[in-house]
Formats: sequence, C-alpha cells, structure tokens
Amino acid sequence: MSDTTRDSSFSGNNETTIAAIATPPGPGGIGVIRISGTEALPILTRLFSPRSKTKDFRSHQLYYGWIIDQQTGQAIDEVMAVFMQAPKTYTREDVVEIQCHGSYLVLQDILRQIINLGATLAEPGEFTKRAFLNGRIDLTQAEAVIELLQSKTREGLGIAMSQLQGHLGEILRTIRHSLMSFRAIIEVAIDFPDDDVEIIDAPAMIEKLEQEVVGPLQQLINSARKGRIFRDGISAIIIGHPNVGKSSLLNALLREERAIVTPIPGTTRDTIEEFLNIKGMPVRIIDTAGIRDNAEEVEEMGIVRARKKLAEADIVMLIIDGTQVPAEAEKRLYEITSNKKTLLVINKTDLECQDSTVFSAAFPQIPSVFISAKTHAGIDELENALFNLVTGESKWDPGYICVPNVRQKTSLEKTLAAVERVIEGLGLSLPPDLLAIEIQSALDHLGDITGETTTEDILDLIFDQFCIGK
Ligand SMILES: Nc1nc2c(ncn2[C@@H]2O[C@H](COP(=O)(O)OP(=O)(O)OP(=O)(O)O)[C@@H](O)[C@H]2O)c(=O)[nH]1
Ligand SMILES: [Mg+2]
Repeated sequence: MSDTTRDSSFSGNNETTIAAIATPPGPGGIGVIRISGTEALPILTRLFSPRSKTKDFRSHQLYYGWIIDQQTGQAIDEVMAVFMQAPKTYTREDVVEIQCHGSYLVLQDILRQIINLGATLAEPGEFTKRAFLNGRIDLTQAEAVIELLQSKTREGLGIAMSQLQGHLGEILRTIRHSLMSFRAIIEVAIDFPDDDVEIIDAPAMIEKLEQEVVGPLQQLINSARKGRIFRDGISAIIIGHPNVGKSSLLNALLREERAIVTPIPGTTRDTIEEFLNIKGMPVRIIDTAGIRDNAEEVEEMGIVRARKKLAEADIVMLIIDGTQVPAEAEKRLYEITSNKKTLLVINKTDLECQDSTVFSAAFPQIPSVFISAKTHAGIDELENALFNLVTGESKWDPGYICVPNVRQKTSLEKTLAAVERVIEGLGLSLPPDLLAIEIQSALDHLGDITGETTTEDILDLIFDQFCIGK
C-alpha cells in the first residue's frame, strides 16, 4: 500500500468516533458492526462482557463474550469482538469490530448502544474516507474499493483489485516525479534569467517529456475506454422485422426461456431488458418489438420504444430470417442504426437458408454471423463477434492492469494537454516562468487523481457512492 499524506487542512473531523453496521440489511449468518476513532476501545470495554476475564484487549485478537444492554443489564447477543489498535487498521485509527448473529434487530440494538455511548453514525464511505484522509491509501485506491464492491464480472473485479493494490497510483507518482524534476530545472532558469538558454536544453527536455510523461499518459487514457467496457458494461439491442427470432435470440443468449416466443408476428410489444456476462463484459441486452409498417396501435407503441432504445444502445444486433431474401425495408433498418457498431445476425440456419452471397450483397458493410436461435448453433461465435466488435480484440487481455475510470481519465487528459503546452512552449523558446505555470497545471491535474489536490466537493461526490459501513 502506498503512503500519501494530504494537506493537513483536509484532515477532516477525526475527533469523532464513528460507527455503522457493515453487513447488508436482512438476515444473515453473521452481522458486523464497525467502530473507528479514539472512543472505539472505551465503548467496547463498556459494552462487552468477555467470557474469560480479561483486563486488557490485545490488539488484533478475537474475544468471545456478550454485548450487554446498558439500561437493563441484559445480554443483547453472544458475539466475537476484536480491537485493532491504530495505525495498523483500515482507517489508521483505533478500530473495533463486533461480529454478532446476523439479525438486523440485534445489529440495530447493538448500534444504538454504541451511539448512546458517544459514537456518531458513520456517513456512507466514511471509513474509507478516513483511510484516505489519514494517508493509508490514495484516492485511486479509495475509488477501487467502490469498484470492487460494484463490479459485475471477474474482469471488472480484476481491474478494481489492481487499482486497490495501488498500481495506478504508482504509475502516476512516477509521472509526477518526472514533472517535478522538470519544474526544478525551469525554476533554476527563472532564478538565473541570464543563463536560461544553457539551463534549458529544449530538444533534450522535449524528448524526455515525450518518453516519461506523454507516452504513459496516452497509454492510460487509451486503456480507460476498456475500463468503461469491463467496469460499467455496455448495452446491446436486438432489432429486426417481426418473427425473425429476436426473442428467441435473447432466450438463447440467456440460456433460459425469458421472453415469449410464438409464430405470430408482433408477439413482443414492449422492450425486455436482461443482464448478461459475455466473455467478461457486463452486457445489458434489450429485446424489442419487431419493426414494421402498418402495425396496430399497441405494436406501434412498442416500435416507438424500440427506436428510442436503439438511440441509447452501444451496439446493435440486426437480426434477419436466413430462409428469406432480405426485404428492402430490412435493408433500410440498417440505416436507422446510423453510425452504431452493428452485427448482422442471420437466424434459422437449422432450416434451408438463402446463399450467403445474398446477405453480403444486401448488407455489404456489416460483419455477420449465422446462428440458429432454436438449436443454439453459432451462439458462441455470436458472442465472440460481439466481444470483438466492442473491444477490437478477440479475447480479454489481462495485461492492462491500469484502467482509469471516467473521472481519472478527464484529469489525465487535462494533464496531457498541459504537458503538450509545455512542449510547444519549449519549441517556441517561451520564457521559463510561462513554462512553469503549465507544468504546475499538469501537476495539479495529476494530483486530482491521486487526491493530493482534489477539492472537498469532488471528494464528497466520490465517497457518496459508497454504502454505509464501508
Ligand atoms: N426453425 C427455427 N425457428 C426459429 C428460430 N428462431 C426463432 N424461430 C421461430 O420463429 C418464430 C418467431 O420467433 P420469435 O423469437 O418470437 O421472433 P421475434 O423476432 O421475437 O418476433 P416478434 O416479437 O413478433 O417481433 C417462432 O415460431 C420461433 O420458434 C430458429 O433458429 N430456427
Ligand atoms: Mg419477440
């Protein structure tokens, strides 16, 4: 874990001791309550009656006993309790965790006792925020904690774990050191204006900046796109004429009979959305009403919805019935997908189909796959084609260990823009004080990512995404 320390003005109100239920609501095997702050141990000492008489709690050791109601003197629950002495804790403060039975009523009763003894109810993400403010983790690691909790696929989890281990922070710190050594040279040039020509070797500085700063920044920005795919997922819409097998395709991909399938054209009226994991990509898949002219009223409403969903989708699966020659109206469907990435899905290959040249002539530019939604033939190929369409690759490449999120990417782009202005300025032999301003701006944007210069309101936005107790 890295060790960054923020400006002391950000040290927050760490005088208070916070407490929260850390496990989700609803019955469970065990429930956990967490306390952090200077009062954690005194509160535990008051509430907890250990089975074997212990005078002191040894740090990081589990104790068995009972939580006692301070008003009635009755035992609330049989628990395991642990005291963890600062700084080797999640928040770097004294931390207590109480494991009780996973009844929400018991958890609430114990929490109430803790609050009565002077702790404050923790805000969402406040434990992690303290870990950050106390310098145990940087902001990229704090964000990784949310991502880890929210990741939908193993690949998303892998990205979050890598970031939690501090890989992104490490790369950023290396870039930061390079920028700081440039700033030092520029500052010497400012202090000795008569010698600045000798001090600033523009071509050498440009080359170093390109190598040590621009290159790594660009690499990170490029991999952010991949992060969006595997972290947030994408949406894929199935469109086509009535009865071509859209709902059958949805069912085949889900491997369950989710949507109603009948031989009657116009079966699906509303849009149906389901979640899928395609080779590690979280995909929201949308089945729609078949698009045709002269539809009756309800069906027409479905078609309007289908078009609206189409506008929001990331990729399109345009499906046709392989036994038929594509109709003119079907070819026009491709036009309404405008510039979206589109895959042509030729269905019903278990029946006698048209020659493949018929389809390539009708849809010359679109990649296509042949499937049978009925027998599931070609579904694997379809998944591969979708993956390829989205990522431009044939399989997940775990080589990308650092995948910035949207917030981080925006700051990386601002950093890069400032560095490019420095390079331009060096080329034009601008005075060193102007170069210094741009270098500082690059450093500030970089600091926004790791948390050194992030403003309070941005921090609040980040930690608000957490759940209580984390
Ligand atoms: N033989 C064969 N029949 C299929 C295949 N896929 C779908 N069908 C049949 O085609 C008919 C229409 O299938 P659906 O999945 O309801 O088609 P749809 O495109 O959702 O139709 P609408 O909702 O009406 O627009 C049904 O009778 C399916 O059994 C396939 O791969 N092979
Ligand atoms: Mg349907």
